[in-house]
Amino acid sequence: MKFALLVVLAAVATGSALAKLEKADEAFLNKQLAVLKLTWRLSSPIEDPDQLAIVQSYNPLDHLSDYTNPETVKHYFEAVRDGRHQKRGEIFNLFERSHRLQMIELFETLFFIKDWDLFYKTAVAARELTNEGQFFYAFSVAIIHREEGLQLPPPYEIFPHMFTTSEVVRQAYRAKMTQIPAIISMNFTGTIRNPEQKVSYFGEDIGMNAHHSHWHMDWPFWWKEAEYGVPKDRKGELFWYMHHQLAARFDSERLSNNLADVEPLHWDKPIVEGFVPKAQYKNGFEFPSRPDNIKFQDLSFLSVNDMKQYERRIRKSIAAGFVLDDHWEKISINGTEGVNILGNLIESSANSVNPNYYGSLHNKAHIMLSRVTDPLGKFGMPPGVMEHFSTATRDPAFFRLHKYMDNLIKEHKDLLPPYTRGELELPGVSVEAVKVIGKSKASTPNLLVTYFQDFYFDLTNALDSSKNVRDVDIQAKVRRLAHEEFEYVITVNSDAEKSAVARIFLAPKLNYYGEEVTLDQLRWEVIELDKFVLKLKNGQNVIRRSSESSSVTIPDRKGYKQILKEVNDAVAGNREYYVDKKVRHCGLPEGLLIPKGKPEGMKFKLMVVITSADEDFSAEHYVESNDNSLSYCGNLGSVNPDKRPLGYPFDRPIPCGDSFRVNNIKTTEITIQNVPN
Ligand SMILES: [Cu+2]
Repeated sequence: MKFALLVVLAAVATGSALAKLEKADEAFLNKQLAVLKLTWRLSSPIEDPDQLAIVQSYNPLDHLSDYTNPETVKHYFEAVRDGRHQKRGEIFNLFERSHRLQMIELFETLFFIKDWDLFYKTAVAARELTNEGQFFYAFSVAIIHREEGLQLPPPYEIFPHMFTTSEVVRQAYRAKMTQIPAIISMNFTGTIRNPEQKVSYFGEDIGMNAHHSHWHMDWPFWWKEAEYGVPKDRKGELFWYMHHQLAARFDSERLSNNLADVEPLHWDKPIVEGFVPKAQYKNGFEFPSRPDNIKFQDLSFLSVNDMKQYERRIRKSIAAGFVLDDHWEKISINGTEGVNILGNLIESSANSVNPNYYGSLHNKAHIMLSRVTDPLGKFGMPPGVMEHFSTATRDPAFFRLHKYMDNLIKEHKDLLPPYTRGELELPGVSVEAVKVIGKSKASTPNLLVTYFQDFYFDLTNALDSSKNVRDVDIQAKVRRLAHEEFEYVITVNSDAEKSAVARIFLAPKLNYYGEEVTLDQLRWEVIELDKFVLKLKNGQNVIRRSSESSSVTIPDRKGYKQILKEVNDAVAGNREYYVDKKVRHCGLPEGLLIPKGKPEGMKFKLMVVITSADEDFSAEHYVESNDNSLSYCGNLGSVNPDKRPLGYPFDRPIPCGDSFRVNNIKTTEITIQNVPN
């Protein structure tokens, strides 16, 4: 309800684009219950009597004419029946081609079913036979794209092994076997002797990992746009921008912990930071550990030289201002479309213009890092954390990898013409004042407060079940970054009624050496905090906007048991349940919106940029989007309403700060202080 209420309030506050909530009817509640049952204890056989009855009575192979793609359905269910696909209990790895192709078959089986009953029966039949990792991934992507507003439970409660340590799981087993409910503290995986431990709360945050895995479900690199009929607008650009923002956020966390910016990885240099996940897959295999200063190794199917070759081709194309498609035709990257083309070929996604030539730098770099300690598979080690989107950000090497990718895009952006003063100016509009105010009465203007607080999540799904051992309440407790809610108060004078866009950014005032840097040096470290459309009236406007309405973040996800209780209560008529048809699972967790401050306070520049909505924003696509996480997660299934390049106006070089000295851009200094809690 809190979320529902917040959305309603936020919709009133911004007066426009936010998704409207609808009261759930019985049909929706039953669907939501089905989703919950289909994500419960996926590593165990089906327990639910209704689903068991479906398994007994329904075989998709006997009903092929009900499907629009019977060939795929037939091939898929015959393959799992005959044991030709991954077995249950094995580790599903999206980066492994054979696993991915199997998963895509299941996804296509589910995705093309429009009728819910058929979808449900087919999903239950697949759940019984399919590898649980494959099933969860394919089912999740299918549910997200059904656009009914169905909620998936948070992934850390579906596969806790991917989000916590072996020690926590071991204690959870003990609690269950002794039948004593437990709250188990989960610590980050290093020790204070490791400087990286100081920022582990960021990369190891369960909400961060959930966001990252959901981003890659919303924008899968394997998505076949034409075949699926669902466009992935500016996917390559969004791929760059979301990861660019994570890299900038990580650097600001480092600064607040007195650590230098992360260095990009380099194929000829050692990977400086090691990583020990201290985690185990559900099937007992240990996630591989990596000591400090390991060098990249050739894999049996991919060499370090291949990677350098791909990098050289990409950089050559960036310098030349064009890429070569698979017919060796030149495609210019000198316009605003360039970043999208490059993002697609760096990832690479199915939209890459020439995957054979440019390779798949990002995906293969994930594999190189994941397998660096057992490059030839001599020891049969399973994939490392870098080979799953739900675990990758835990490893500091993730940010090295993305800094490296990010620098390639920077090389490209640095070649584009800077925005002129005329382009940045909005005549007749001036931002007179900007301040931020914490929600508590005692708060000081322009002083924001961060702190750490406990967060709990359910571990039931980590454990096997038996009729003889009942479930007891077992939760993990983890410290997570949070901040006091705050409000921006922006005073804007306008000479006429206008529709405008406000873009709010934050950047550390000083670099690691304590120097104040130029706007051009700062621009790549700028963090986006919010982006929204507003109506200006003639004269003075005082705009108040809550940090909770940010277009970057989503509220903490409801736990599995909470969603289940709410739905069951609604079915029993004891409460109302609201559906957000535009619900997004992708989005930075609300607690991570602003970087941690220093205990003594850390200075930041808060920059507000007001531009014309008529020129910059598509009203139609803004209304249909869920602006909860528009900045990182785009507009699912449709066009991104922001017509400007992502990161605008900080995406291009700023050789002279003069162009930014316009009345519609205002910079204010604020302080972020971290306090004990
Ligand atoms: Cu990613």
